[in-house]
Amino acid sequence: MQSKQVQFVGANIEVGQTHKGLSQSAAQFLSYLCKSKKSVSFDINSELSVTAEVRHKSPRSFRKQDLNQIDFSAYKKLAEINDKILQKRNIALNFGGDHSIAVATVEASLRSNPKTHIIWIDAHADANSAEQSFTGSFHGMPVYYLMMNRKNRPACMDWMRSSLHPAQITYVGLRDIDPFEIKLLNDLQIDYFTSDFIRTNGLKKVIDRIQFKNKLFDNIHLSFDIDSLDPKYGLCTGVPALGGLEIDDVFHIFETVRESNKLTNFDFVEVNPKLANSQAELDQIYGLAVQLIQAAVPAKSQPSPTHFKEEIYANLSY
Ligand SMILES: [Mn+2]
Repeated sequence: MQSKQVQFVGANIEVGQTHKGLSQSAAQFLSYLCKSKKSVSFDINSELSVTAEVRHKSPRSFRKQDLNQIDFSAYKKLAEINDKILQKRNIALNFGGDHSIAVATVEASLRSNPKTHIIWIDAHADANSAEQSFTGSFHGMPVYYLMMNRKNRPACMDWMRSSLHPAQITYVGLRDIDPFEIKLLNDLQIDYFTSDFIRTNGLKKVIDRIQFKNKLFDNIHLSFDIDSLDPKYGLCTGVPALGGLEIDDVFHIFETVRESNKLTNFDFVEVNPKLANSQAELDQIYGLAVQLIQAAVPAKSQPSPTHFKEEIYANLSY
């Protein structure tokens, strides 16, 4: 059986937070792959690589009324790009960008198949409302608006057709959670495993829960925020939080996802090249990204060097 193709998407959206640079991360990652002549065991089909970005002067800090001031066209476009990939039964690899891209990518997963397990690996729950958020950063809100009933959403999100059910989420690595989010997670009985829990109890309960839920769902959407990892790994990310996951923890979870053979969508977000102390530090994180991605996606039968055509760069603006 031919393995599914992984289709790379440059999800160059950084408007969900205040640091500049995230919209260049996908392009930087691709040039790292070129430069290092990495042999990757997943396909990146350049002709299908696309980019969605926000280039406007919107405020980067929002309240509810302000959400309607944002141009959501890039999110809508990103969702449509994901639709096409999922329709072909390939795997979308959405390389961020900030985590707000998930309003588009998870929406696409849900409208492709509502029976999708969302594994959200993150230091943060990203489940604030615009009213409750301390920072007003939209990248801290996608889960809240994904779960919201369609008719209650702000007008700017009227293109979103699906609602995420709390039971289809599994959070791993949480530690920097706001009181509003803790109450929401507990009230809605959302599965979450903090990094403290994993440090104390090991990973077995997490893997067991993920395997159990993987069986209940048809598809898996893996939404991975680099800040789930401990900052000792030099993460180049905007909102690091101490006491994070070990790399091995994430490998184990990703391998569990690969073994299920149900991965359809994959966000890899919040690596900001502008926050790297050196090129070597950035290359190290991109090297880790390659290994992590390979752990989660189906292996090709014969790994081959990836060749990048000119057009991949034509599609990605720096
Ligand atoms: Mn996040």
